Amino acid sequence: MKQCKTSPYTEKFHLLKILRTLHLTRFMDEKMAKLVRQNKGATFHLAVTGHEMIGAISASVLEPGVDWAYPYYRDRAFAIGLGCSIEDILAAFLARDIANHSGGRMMPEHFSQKDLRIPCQSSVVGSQFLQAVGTAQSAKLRGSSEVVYVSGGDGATSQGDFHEALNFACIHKLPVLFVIQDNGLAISVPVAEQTAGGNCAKLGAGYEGLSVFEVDGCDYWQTAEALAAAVEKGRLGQGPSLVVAKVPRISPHSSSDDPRKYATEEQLEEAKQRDPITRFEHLLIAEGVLKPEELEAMRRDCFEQIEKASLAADQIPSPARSSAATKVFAPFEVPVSTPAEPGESIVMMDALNHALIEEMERDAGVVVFGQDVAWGKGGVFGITRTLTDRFGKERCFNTPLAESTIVGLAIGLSQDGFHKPVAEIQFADYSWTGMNQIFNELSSIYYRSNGMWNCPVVIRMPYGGYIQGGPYHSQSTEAFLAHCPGLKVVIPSNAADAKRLLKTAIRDPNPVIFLEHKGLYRQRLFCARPETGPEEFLPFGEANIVRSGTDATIVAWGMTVLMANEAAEALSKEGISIEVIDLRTIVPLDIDTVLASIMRTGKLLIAHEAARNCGFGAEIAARVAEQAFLYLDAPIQRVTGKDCPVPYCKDLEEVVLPQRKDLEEALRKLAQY
Ligand SMILES: Cc1ncc(C[n+]2csc(CCOP(=O)(O)OP(=O)(O)O)c2C)c(N)n1
Repeated sequence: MKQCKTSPYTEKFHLLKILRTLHLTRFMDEKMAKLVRQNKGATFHLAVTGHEMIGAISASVLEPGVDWAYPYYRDRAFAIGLGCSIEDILAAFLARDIANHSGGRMMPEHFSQKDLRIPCQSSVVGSQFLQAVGTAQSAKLRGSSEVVYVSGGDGATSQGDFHEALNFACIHKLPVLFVIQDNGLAISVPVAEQTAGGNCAKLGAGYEGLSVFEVDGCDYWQTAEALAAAVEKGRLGQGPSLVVAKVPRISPHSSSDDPRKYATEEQLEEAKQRDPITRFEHLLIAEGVLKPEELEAMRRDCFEQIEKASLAADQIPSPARSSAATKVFAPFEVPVSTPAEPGESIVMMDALNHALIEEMERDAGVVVFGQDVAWGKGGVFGITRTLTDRFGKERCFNTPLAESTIVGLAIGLSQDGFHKPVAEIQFADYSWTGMNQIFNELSSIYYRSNGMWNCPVVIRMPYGGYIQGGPYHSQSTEAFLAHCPGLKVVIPSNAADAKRLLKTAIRDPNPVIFLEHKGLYRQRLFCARPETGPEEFLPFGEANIVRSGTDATIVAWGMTVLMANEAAEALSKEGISIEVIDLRTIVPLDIDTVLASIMRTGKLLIAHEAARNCGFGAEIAARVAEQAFLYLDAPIQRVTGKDCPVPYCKDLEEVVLPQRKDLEEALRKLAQY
């Protein structure tokens, strides 16, 4: 028998195990297709027919529960080969209440299993690559020899995240095994229309240090040899590999697809002829590894196993309707504060820097990264200065200029239960290129995995205007973020709050977006405070009554807190008494403090610098109208930015962003209403 040079994958038991995985996967496909056709509890089926061999071999080269895996939706053979139970996979297909694979929250074939180190997978093609790289970075930082497997289709290589992932993995020589299952189609689009040069393997050419293997994914020896070499390279700390395996897609893209609309009969027939299972069976029989009757017995046994598992899966109940909106956030108790003697007066930027230092000293898992954050620069606003010198380049490092990398990396790093990434996005205005990783991935991993995986990640973002930053250094993005379930959104307005809130954020097991107003970083008059101690924390969802008053309430956050305070001060000289509330966090929102204030004053003005349309002020106004309508003595008012980008020229900027005098006038009018 032909030997596989670099691996022991020639043993009979190993070959038979692979064959069994192929059969289980194929019979499961047939069963699933039947259940959908018969409308028996499932509506959607993603067949893996043709992809079984590459998946099964990939699983066989890993160490289950030690190595990590980010398998995509057509990788069921991988999941079975690694050890996922077939009953679980069938139960997930039927959206039943099981611990693994989301318990009915995700469509079928979205794998998630803690003991096998399969983090929760999403439906977004390509977003898994950067997360896998983050997990590989975590393995490297922990000094382990774990490798990380990530798979995708040929279409996924068109995503920027794929290239960002190769780039980062090569820069840091990370132990990642990128496996592209190239079936020549992304739904209906052929590789020639998808990939310049028509060959995904060539895409790896520009990445220094990447080993590229191009294999026939239906050829056991070729594929096993390439995968074994790639894993060995990763384990030895020599960096990533890209394995592009050509496979046929023998079934439609999904049960909603009809390939006859875009492929000829000959093409469909040709795919069938390349069936990896038939080929492997012929090989094993020809090599005398098993006899035809043994093969038949194995097939029958696998078929029966699937039938039995399917019946068992069907006995599992659906998740309770009452659980639908649970597990959006992981439970968290804020550590008890131990007050310290007030320290010297510091501004917000120092408070943030000190919070990071204290938390990095306390917890070796806290790592800081982003653009320009390392070494002497310490970020464009200097918040992370001294961290690389103090904690080393492993704990405070620069990333490429790629926001999706920053967030994807943070997600992947956070999966090991040890690391606590605190990432910086240089300006909130540039978070959009990382927004898929924030909105579609980071925010919902806890929910999607039914509470199995969580992301203890903090993303710090300088935001806001009044600094002549123009349209791309002035944005206030809080309403977008607050709209996304699963994110906590923090906006401090003074140094004492900033330090205590950042320390709370770092302890929180949930993703926290920490918005820091650029105009307040060095503001001394209103924002400086005596330094709080290392064991002082501020719980989220506790608004601060900055100033008590009786004639009207103003609710603000970030820069408008300062302006509201000044306006209230000016109005007090006219005998008008204004209560100023600083929300401090908008998710969770302390609406109770706002309602209680309105019950005292009867009037509400909300001030924010973000555009008016669908701004967070609209949310507060709606809640107050719902819950305190009868206490209102005047219509709720808003002073906001105009529905317009923020222009650069100072005169124009002043017109677009709300000014103190605007707040003052609106409050005067409201008080007199
Ligand atoms: C970012 C994104 N865009 C579009 C889709 C819809 N979609 C789901 S699968 C798919 C094709 C993926 O093709 P490929 O990566 O080649 O994998 P294959 O399905 O062929 O295995 C598309 C377009 C998606 N899930 N994610």
